Amino acid sequence: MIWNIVSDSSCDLLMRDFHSDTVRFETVPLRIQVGDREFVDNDELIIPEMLECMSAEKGPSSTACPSPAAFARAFAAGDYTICFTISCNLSGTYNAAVLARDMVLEEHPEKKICIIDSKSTAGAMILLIRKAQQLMEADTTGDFEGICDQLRTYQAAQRTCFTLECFDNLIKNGRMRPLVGTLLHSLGIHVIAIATPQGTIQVTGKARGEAKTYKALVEQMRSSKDCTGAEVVINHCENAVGAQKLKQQILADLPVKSVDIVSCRGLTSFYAMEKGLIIGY
Ligand code: X90
Repeated sequence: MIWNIVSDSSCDLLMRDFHSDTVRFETVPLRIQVGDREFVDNDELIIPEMLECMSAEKGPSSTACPSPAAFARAFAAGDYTICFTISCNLSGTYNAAVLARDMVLEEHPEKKICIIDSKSTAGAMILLIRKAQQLMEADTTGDFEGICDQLRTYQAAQRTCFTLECFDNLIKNGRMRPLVGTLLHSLGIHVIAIATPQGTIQVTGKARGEAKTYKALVEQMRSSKDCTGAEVVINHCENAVGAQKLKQQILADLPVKSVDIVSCRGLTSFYAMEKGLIIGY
């Protein structure tokens, strides 16, 4: 009996960084189109190369969700599959996974497949993957439904906030409303935004300068939920130094359990753009 965790590539966890003796893990790639070049968001993608291509490109760029067939292949490789996707309010990925589940179950009704909409992306998905791995590895009775219920409860309590230097790709691709007034192009102003419980993007504030931005993110975290004992993942786009400073601020100000730092893969790099920081907790 094979336990199987499937995620789309926006989770930012590389397949080679997942280690388990009993649980299979696969990420299904989204695709990024920059001018006439297509980047597949797999373990081999070289992010600096994609970012360079993005800054040189004047024409339109976009992304595409995985096909149902790609998810179906990943689901067919396991017996008990739990799949996490980026918010269905931002992408067609969730719907592709749901179609794939129906396709696979039609041919293999003995398999079990559960699709969970993360209502977020990046670090929140890594935390879900880790929790799923723990529950699967500890399971002795094949309690698939019980594990799915625990993961849904965990997802509902998760929060995500983020700050980007540039919101162009999110706005141009219709994933958030254009910024207005003083938020637009004011030098040194950093916009703070969150994932709403419905999985949409909402701007909640702004801060001037780096140090104040980290403080504002910490305050955003504090006001969003009780962070006592929380596990935190910071995903950054080519900004290890900023992620490290933010981590120190979080550890100094909040009673969290841990803060891990992860590099953005392709899809999140395309939207977060250089220096972007995403915090899942
Ligand atoms: O289907 C597709 O082409 C993918 C579209 C994805 C669009 C948004 C990706 C955002 C990635 C930005 C910060 C985190 C946002 C919080 C989620 C609600 C990174």
